Amino acid sequence: MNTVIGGLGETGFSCVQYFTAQGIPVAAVIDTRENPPKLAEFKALYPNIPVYTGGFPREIISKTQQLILSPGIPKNHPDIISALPAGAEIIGDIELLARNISVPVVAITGSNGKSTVTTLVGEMAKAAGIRVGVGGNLGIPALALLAENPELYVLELSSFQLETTHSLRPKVATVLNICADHLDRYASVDEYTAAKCRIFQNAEQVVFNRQDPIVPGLLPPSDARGRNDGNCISFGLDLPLENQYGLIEDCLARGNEHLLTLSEVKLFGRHNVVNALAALALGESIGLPIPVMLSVLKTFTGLAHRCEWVRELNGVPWINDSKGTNVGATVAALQGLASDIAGKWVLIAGGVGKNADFTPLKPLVQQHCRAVVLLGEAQEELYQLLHSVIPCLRARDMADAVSKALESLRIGDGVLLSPACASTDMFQNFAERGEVFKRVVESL
Ligand code: UMA
Ligand code: ADP
Repeated sequence: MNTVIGGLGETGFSCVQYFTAQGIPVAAVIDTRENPPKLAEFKALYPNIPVYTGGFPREIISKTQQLILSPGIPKNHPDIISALPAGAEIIGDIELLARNISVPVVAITGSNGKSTVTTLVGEMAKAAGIRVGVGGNLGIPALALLAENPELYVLELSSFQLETTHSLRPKVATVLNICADHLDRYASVDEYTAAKCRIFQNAEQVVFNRQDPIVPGLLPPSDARGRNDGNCISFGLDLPLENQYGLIEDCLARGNEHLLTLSEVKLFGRHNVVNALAALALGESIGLPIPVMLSVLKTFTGLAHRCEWVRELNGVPWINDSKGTNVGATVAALQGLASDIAGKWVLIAGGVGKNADFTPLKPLVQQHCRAVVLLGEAQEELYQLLHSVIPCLRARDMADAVSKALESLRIGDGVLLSPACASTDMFQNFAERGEVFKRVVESL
């Protein structure tokens, strides 16, 4: 088989490691970038595998029988479409993993909350004494988990990864929520949703957000009613029916059973209560004991860059939500944190807009914000949308954004970095953006 690996980032490199460990030859590795991130390491470790950068050579693609595509490359890339022979297979790293494992998989997708819920379920499984592999879109490529020989996989899956996955049979699968994202890659929200929805194919059990406007419509009609017939559990912030997860007043609950008061949940923000309920429903589906899961909720403080508490300075909380890379995430952060301060939030937003429609931000910033400080490529678009309802300040860089935020504050206010945009116009990734923000804020 002539196997070619497309992309030499984290995923492509993990695929090379996987094939060579199995003794399966790799015909070539190709990447459109001149200097992909893993190039030096690859050349040092695999000097005999041909690598082509700066484009997808036609002579390589035209001989390929199996193309292992990294998530960052669309299947319909013109150089692939025009040269790949008919009948050649295009798959991704998740498909390779699925073909090689027989232990249960918890599969998690959604527009927002994936990393938080994936990590939470992983921590819950660990606390229950299970040897668990936690990764995927979260950061550790799924194939790299094989070496740990897990008894259970908890995988965060992106729409990009799901596009090239066919054989996965999750023990339980969830779509946490859907809001428009990645419209620079998909022609429509429907196309993006269809990719996410693939996670339910062959899933033994389904966990879903009964309050999401889109997700219940993705399930078979009987499941969409939220009934739990043993293979479908819903979660939401409303009162739960029998065997569902929800809230009874200020208490996490399963049906009419009170589980934990909200004050005992360490995560910050209302949207994280939804994430906690989702994790409980997923954990139940794989048989984790409820007391063990609750003990994790009492200690898990969340991941960096997701509504992360940076510091309080003169009574002002500074929050780093750099992972708020789409409109839905920033909407959730503003709604979720609204009741946490007496005053209003000064929002720092902007970056790569990914063709998003920013209008859902307008009523929220009007209601919950003192001012908005704007950064990056989307600065002008956001300014035009928002300046009629809220003072908007343009910033050159993060240091300038922080100092403009400082000037806009009143007593009781807080500052929230939640960009609603990707970071790559000004930073390597969302993590670097968050670190730069934290450094500037720490130096105040
Ligand atoms: N790229 C090219 N040419 C190529 C290959 C890639 O231009 O030939 C570009 C892509 O367009 C992309 C970047 O390079 O902008 C990285 O692409 P990649 O597929 O090489 O990425 P990896 O390093 O393998 O990382 C991927 C995920 N990245 C993407 O889906 C873009 C990581 O998710 C994931 O953690 C990793 O695999 C391990 O599974 C990151 C991400 O941003 C965090 N994901 C998106 C999101 O969460 O919104 C989906
Ligand atoms: P993902 O991996 O899907 O990007 P994360 O857990 O990293 O999700 O959270 C990313 C951002 O999305 C957070 O910073 C927060 O602003 C927002 N968010 C987190 N959970 C939810 C949720 N359940 N619903 C809506 N937005 C959320």
